[in-house]
Amino acid sequence: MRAKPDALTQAAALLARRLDQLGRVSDEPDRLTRTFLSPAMERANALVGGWMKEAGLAVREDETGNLIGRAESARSGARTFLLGSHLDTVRNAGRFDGPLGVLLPIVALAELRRRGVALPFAVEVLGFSEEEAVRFSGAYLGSKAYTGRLRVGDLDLRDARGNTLRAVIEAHTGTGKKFAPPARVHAPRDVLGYLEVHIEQGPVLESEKLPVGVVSAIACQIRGRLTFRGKAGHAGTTPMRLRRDALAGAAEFVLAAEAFARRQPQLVATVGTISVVAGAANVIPGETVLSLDVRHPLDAKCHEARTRLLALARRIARRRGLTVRWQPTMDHRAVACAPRLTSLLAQSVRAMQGRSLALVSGAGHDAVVMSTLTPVAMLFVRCRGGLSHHPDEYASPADLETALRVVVDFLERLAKRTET
Ligand code: HGY
Ligand code: MN
Ligand code: MN
Repeated sequence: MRAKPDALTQAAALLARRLDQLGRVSDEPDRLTRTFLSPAMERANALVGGWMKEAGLAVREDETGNLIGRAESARSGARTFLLGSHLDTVRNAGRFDGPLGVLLPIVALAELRRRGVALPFAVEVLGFSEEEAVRFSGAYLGSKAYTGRLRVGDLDLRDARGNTLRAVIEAHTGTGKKFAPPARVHAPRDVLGYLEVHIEQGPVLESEKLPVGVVSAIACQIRGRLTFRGKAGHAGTTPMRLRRDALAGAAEFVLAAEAFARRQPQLVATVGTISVVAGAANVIPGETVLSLDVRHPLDAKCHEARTRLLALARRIARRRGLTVRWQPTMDHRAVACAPRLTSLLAQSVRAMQGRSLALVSGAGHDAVVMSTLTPVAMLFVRCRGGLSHHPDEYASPADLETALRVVVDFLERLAKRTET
């Protein structure tokens, strides 16, 4: 007779089912896409908010769509420990990037509640409303609002339809009140720390045959828009030698940027989107806009790469009789995870899988912004082939169970350390 699976095995299976269910809440019929304050995000918040309530959390949603589930501590004046990640997704996303870091803590807290564990600190589980910068170009809008770092200038950001961030938020709140960026929810002295559980989105844990790992640092990340301008013209009557083709110039830059990044260890540079303004098959492109994303574990190297890539763009433009303009949309320094919190997390990882590997995150996370408020730690979960930002993104139930066991153990260790 098979032994009845223990509570955490069952909890991990519940987590996997919930990730599948949430993964079907989308703004698009045939793929997973959830963007800032979209109808799918509202449905996602309702679904996840229900699971938070089942776990005994008091649930609220702030004006920018962040979902916040809070469990008070029996101890008066107790500080708060924060766990969370984002509920928005990229286009045609996988179902783990973001939601794993929101749903796992909910299941972990439900398990501690089932065991009758009274934590000596309050806990908040955070489902941030926007991390991916798909609808608006400035990432981390949710965690910026939560930490009081959303700026009035951010409210002028426009989505693809020309709606400002301010108008979208005010339509969402429906109060008729003018939206003003909120103050931070907690003062640093009231917060114990922040833990984000996230799929690795890379190949290291799989190559090391480890279910989970701890993050030592999050890479520097610079993003912006490059606009190449030439001269539109008739595709049939303009001789090649007389053209100033903005798309051909941009295309030359895309390949030159790839070649440049290949030569620089640990640097990654990506052109993820490119568009021709008023493009048509029989018109020579007069204006082309492309996105550029540059990352490196070291700030100095990341900024140097940005400078050299922009010089490359200008050289190509000059040679082709084009102009080029750079508009930065993001510049986040590299963030080191907090050593004490990370070493406590590593103790739980060792207890669950024997050894703990530390790795640098090339991906950005809400922990970047949360580090401005409090010490942060991150737990990475192995994902198949290191694949992410793709519908085939996958973390196995066994690895979800290991991650869950680590987080429950970590919260119990943190409780012991807080009580002493
Ligand atoms: O782009 C990133 O690193 C994250 O997925 N937002
Ligand atoms: Mn992502
Ligand atoms: Mn993410």
